Amino acid sequence: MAYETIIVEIEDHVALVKLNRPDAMNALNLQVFEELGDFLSSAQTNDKVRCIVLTGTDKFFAAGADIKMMSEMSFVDVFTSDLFGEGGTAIQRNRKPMIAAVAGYALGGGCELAMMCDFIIAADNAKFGQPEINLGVIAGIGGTQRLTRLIGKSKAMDMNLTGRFMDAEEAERAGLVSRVVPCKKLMEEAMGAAAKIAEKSMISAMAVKESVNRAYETPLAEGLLYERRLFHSMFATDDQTEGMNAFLEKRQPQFRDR
Ligand code: CO8
Repeated sequence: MAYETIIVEIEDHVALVKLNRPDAMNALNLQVFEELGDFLSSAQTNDKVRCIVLTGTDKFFAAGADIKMMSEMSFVDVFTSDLFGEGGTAIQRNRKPMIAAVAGYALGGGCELAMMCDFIIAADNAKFGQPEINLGVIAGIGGTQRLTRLIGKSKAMDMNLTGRFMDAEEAERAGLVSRVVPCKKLMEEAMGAAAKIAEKSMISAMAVKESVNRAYETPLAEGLLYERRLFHSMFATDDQTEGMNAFLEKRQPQFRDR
């Protein structure tokens, strides 16, 4: 599939995916979700992709769902098309590690898309917000759910009820983002983190992702059991033997994803 709303570059086992609707501040429409979903589905079986970085420009990650598109839709249109439902599911199905590198605005669906990634690295000019209330609607793909789990009820209510923007420093303090770096260093930092992840055993990386995500879906006792069983299962892999032997032999491990 040829993409128009995203640009994909794959190098050294890292796929860099840039949102590409600059005239609308990367506002998200059905095509963006379809193309993202298509790329992520293909990435699952592409050995050249071991980690994915999703980004925008240095001024905006994405300023939300496309308001022009939505303004022309009725209840029946959004309900029957399950607006963004299918694309969102494809993003959720992605089992490879995915980092959001956010500079500038990440608003509404943009903030929600960043939260669908495994973690967010922010530039110091990043601004996060769920301003849907200003449009007479509410967040629809995670802004009241993922955001609440990430930053807690009080801040999530504040963001969703007032529609105010949170800067990068507050976002890091609140636990929405894992690191904040100067804007000029954002891509270096995100690509560096992705390169580090790409060096690991893909089996371990996928298991980490699955296990951490379980923490959101299950009670603690179930999550701990799930984690322990996954840990046990790692002992069936060559990469576990290699990783431990390499440590004991004081050398770098050569993982083979087996
Ligand atoms: N949709 C469409 N176009 C947009 C959007 C958007 N979300 N945001 C910006 N643009 C466009 C503007 O219309 C403008 O286009 P043009 O030049 O043709 O007039 C261009 O981008 C530049 O925007 P501004 O002139 O407004 O730039 P400023 O620097 O003055 O302001 C802001 C930047 C603060 C980002 C401002 O544009 C803004 O507030 N944008 C809207 C933010 C917003 O409300 N986002 C939430 C949208 S709703 C949503 O995301 C719901 C998601 C859930 C869907 C779930 C379905 C189930």
